[in-house]
Parts: sequence; structure tokens; C-alpha cells
Amino acid sequence: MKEILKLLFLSVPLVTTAQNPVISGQFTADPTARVFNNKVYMYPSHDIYAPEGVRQDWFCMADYHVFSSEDLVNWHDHGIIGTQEEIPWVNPKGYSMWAPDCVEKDGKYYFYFPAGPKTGRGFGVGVAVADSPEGPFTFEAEPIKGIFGIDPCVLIDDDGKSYIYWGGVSGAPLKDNMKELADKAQRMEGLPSGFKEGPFAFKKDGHYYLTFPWVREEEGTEALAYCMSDEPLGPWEYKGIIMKESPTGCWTNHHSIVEYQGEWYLFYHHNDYSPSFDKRRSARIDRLYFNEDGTIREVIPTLRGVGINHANTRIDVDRYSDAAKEVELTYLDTTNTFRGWEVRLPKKGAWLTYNDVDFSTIGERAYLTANVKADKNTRFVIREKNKSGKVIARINVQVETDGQRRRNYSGQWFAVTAPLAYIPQGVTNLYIACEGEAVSIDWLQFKTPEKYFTSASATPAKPDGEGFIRRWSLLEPIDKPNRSNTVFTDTYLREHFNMEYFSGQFTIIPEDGQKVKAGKQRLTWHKLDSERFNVKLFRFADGLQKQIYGVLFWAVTIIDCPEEIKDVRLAVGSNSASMWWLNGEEVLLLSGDRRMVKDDAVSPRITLKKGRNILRGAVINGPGMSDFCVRFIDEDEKPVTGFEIK
Ligand code: FUB
Repeated sequence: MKEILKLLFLSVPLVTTAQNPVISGQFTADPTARVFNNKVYMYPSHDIYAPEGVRQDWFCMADYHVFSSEDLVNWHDHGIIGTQEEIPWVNPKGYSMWAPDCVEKDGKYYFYFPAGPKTGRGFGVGVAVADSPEGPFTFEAEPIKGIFGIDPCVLIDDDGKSYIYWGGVSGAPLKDNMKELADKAQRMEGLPSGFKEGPFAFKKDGHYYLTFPWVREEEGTEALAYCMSDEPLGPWEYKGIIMKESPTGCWTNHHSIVEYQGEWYLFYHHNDYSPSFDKRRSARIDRLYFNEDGTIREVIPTLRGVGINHANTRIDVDRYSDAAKEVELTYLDTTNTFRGWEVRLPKKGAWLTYNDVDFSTIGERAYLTANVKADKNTRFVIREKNKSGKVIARINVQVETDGQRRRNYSGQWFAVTAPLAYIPQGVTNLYIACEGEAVSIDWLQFKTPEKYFTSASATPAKPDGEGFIRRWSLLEPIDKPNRSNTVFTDTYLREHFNMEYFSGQFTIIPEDGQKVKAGKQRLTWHKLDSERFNVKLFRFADGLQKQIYGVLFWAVTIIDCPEEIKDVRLAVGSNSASMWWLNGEEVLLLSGDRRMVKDDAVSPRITLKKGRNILRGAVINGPGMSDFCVRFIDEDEKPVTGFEIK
């Protein structure tokens, strides 16, 4: 069973994205990051909810996962690499698989981990070996002799010698086999007094660094601190703090430091997804900088984290880089914190910034979708970089009063869209500010509309290979509120399609850009070629920022036949109901709540006269998508293609 579960994890990788914490859906504490084969691998410990019968107020961990990423934004979960039940010396009911490490030597990957043993007390440190950083790992039958403690970390020096550090803090050289101590353990000298654990050692520019979580004040919590030395096992000189204690009181912190593609990163943890119990933690990443003399600058934890977000992916602006102090951050759902956060800009002028968004994939005519919540109509602006930066988009948040269309109900989440006034180049920072009443934002996404239409050219078109007519004059949607499509009976449709909405409705041969008045609406005709066999009316309306639901569309096209073509049938599919007229005569009615299906309905036999034939259609829809596909078929149900579309 365990094997099956393991396989399932391996074959259904979880891809998680961006910002801090970097993994959601599961807890990931004590993250050790290593670079193997040009990717960053993260080996965290795996906090879980304690099962019944197991101590509820303590750390609880039963297995390890490994994650990898090429951009520090998208993380791939390679699944479980070891469980407490399968490792020979580990207590299968210990739930004590604490902070691990993994290093590579001569093409083999050595995974080190602490756990409670089957017999005896305390912690031992085990090792497992694999040919790949993702495993499968083979576990040694016994823990490493001479190590009693937690949190192993291994440093491989430039001369190939390896050293292992653990607990608070001891160290020893490792034999070449990486599985045994080459000498006895020694306490590291020169470290500041106070509780320490989770050592992470590394070497840079000839300096050895020993970094560790440290309780520097009585009754305090863990800060991250470091010492430096010219020797791998010290003596050490205390240098300072890398990260201060958690501002929200998470007792532990545990970290690793890694260089990737020329930049340095601090991996650490915080109890973001478990605010009321700090023993369920989640991995975070922030940039780390060195001073010229090799000392480390303090890292200020951010919600934004690291990596570049592509503008066309969902950007959780609640994980902002910086914000005005009145900005409020809350969980979307306190019963499921993994759903993440929402940010509230409570008043006019409240702002936040979100750094490093890449617009290079955003094309012309782009627009923005934002998931928002508001009680009253309001507005917010997105500028490039800062308060006086260029306006990228201004978003009007209209809270619905009649509840008929987009369902933008007060106090509930809904999506709003706005065209982009300006498209930044490359990677830039966003500045978002409220310009009216309070507004909450969950995410933003920039989009370039897929191409559904092009302007019709002057050259006549032909039906496509299957006979579908793709050139049409389409009128912008007429407001025709209907809550459901079930009202579209023959009687309703005859009455409502034959009503006059605009003058010349049954005779007009519209010019591109020609305007008509339908009630209070002033609407424009657009002469278009559809990119697809089905004419996507929904996309037509959406692309023009017009209403998409509860609407009536009118379409006209001109069929030019070199000869009379007898005994053809008009074959139509539409979403939803539609009616079609050829040369002024009704030829087909599609009633009811329809989906668009090719040749869903066919007309009686009709004749296409020599020369110009005017085909006119009207499509009505309540909620949902609207589109149609139209062709003529002959008596053998073959498409008729011997005409031009003008
Ligand atoms: O995750 C369990 C323990 O908490 C780690 O081993 C310590 O470093 C602390 O983070």
C-alpha cells in the first residue's frame, strides 16, 4: 500500500507557485535548499496534524518529500522519499522525522535526517543514498555511530573532505563513504551562549560560515545568527544576526543558504498557514546579501518572497512587497488556511507594491482581470513602480444592484476586467492604490485576448473546407435580460425575434463601424472574419468590454452565388436559441436551451439564387457562452462551398 501511495505521489506531482510561503497544500518546515543539476532542490521536514493517540501539542512528522524548482517560483513535489515505517532503525510511531539535509558526492546523493530510534531515547542521525536528488533513496540499516542529536548538515570542502554538524552545535569530519564519522565529535567553540539548533554550514570565498537558529534572550524565540571561521570546524567568531525573531511569535526558525544563478537566497520557515499553532510551519525564501568583507546583511522577511511572476499568471497581491500601514491582510478562509489570503485597501489612498512582474508575454490589446470584493462601488488603480508611475489600468468595481448579469454582489468575490491603458516592458514593479471606497483584492492576472476575429478584408472570402461561413457583420449585443435559457420556446422566440430593436433590422446591409440605436443603446456593426468555424459571440462581446450575458446578437452576411444552387439546406448550431432568415424569409428556428453542435438543426430545402443572397441571424442567450456555426449542405449532406462571401 505504502508503495502504491509513493507511486501515486510520484506520478501526480503537485505544482505550487510563487511567493511566501512557497508551498501550499502541505506544511514544509526546516527547508534545506541545495543546487543539483542546475535546479534548486528543497528538502524540508513535513509537519502534519498529529493523529489521534499522538501528542497533540508537539512537532509531528512521519515522512519526507523533496521539491525542485528552476525559477524559485514554480515548485514541483517529487513525492515522498522516506517514511518512518520503512527505515529499519526508526521508531515507526515516533513522528519525529526532523530537519534533514542532502548533499552530492561523486554522483551519489546522500540524504541525512534525524529521527527517534526504535530502541532508546533521543535522536539518531540516519543516512540514505540515491543516484538522483529525487531518489529513490536506500536507507542505511543503522544510524551514524557517534551522533546523538538533531538537524544534521553536511559541508563538502573544496578539497573533497566532508564535515557533518548537528544539534546545538557539534561537528565532526566524515569518512569518504559519507556514512561514518572519521573522527570523534567535538563541540563547536566560539558560539554565543543560549539555546542553538539547526546548524547550516557553508563556504564562500575561503570563509567558513556556521549559521544557526539561536535563542538569544531568556524566554525568547529563535533568531537566525552566524559565526565565521578560517577552518571548517572552528574555532568560530560570532558575527551577528541574519534574521530577527518572528514578529508573530513562531518559536522556531530553521534555514539554509544557497547560491543559485549568481544570487544568494535564505530559505527559512514561518507558521503562515497555522497561525494558532507554531509547530506546523511553511517554507519561505528571501534574498540574502553579503557585505564586501564577507559578513551577512540582515534579511527582512517578506510576503512577496523571490522570483519573477509572469503577468499572465495569477498574482496574489496579498503577498505584497510593501504596503501602507492601514492595509489589512486576512485569510480567505480561516477553516482552510491553504486557500491563502486577501488584502483590503480600506480607504482612498491605501496602497501596496508588488515587485518583479514580467510583462514580456503580454501582447497588444491586453486586459486585466482582478478578483475583488467590495460593499460599495469603488475604483482602484495599478501604476508602474510607484505613486507617480504610469497608469497600467484603472479598475471600476461596480457592485450589482439588479443581480442580473455578472452577479457582482456586495460583499462577495467577483471578477472585474479592465483594458490596459499602458503595457510595461519586461520586468517591473506594480503600485496598487485605492481611489474610492474600501476594496479587497485576492489576485490579479493580465491577459492578451486569444484571437477569435480579424477585420474582414476587401477580398471576398470562401466558406472553409467544411463549408462553414466565417465572414459576418456582427452587431454589438443588445441588452435582453433573461435569467435562464429555459424561456426560449418557439412562441417566445417568434415574438422576441420579430420585435423591432433597431431600425432596418430586417433590411440593413451594414457597413463596418455603422451605428444603430436600440432603445437607449448605441451599437456598432463590426465586419469580421472568425478564426474558427464557430463564431464566438461571447468573445466578440467580451473583447469589446460589452455585456456578455442576457443579450441578443444580430448577424448578417452576403452569399454571392455564380449560379443558382437548388435543394440546399441551412445547417446551424447555436448557443443558445437562434433564428435565421434567407433573403427576408424565415428558414430556421433553434429553440430551447441549446449548446453549439454542428448541424444541430437543418432547414427545409431552399434555393440559393444566382448573385446576392442575404443571410441574417439572431442569437439570444441568458447566462453562459454564446456562439453559432452556419453552413449550407446539399442533398447528400455534403457542405456547399461553391459561392463567395462578400
Ligand atoms: O522541525 C523540528 C525542529 O524544529 C527542527 O529540527 C528544529 O531545527 C526546529 O526547527
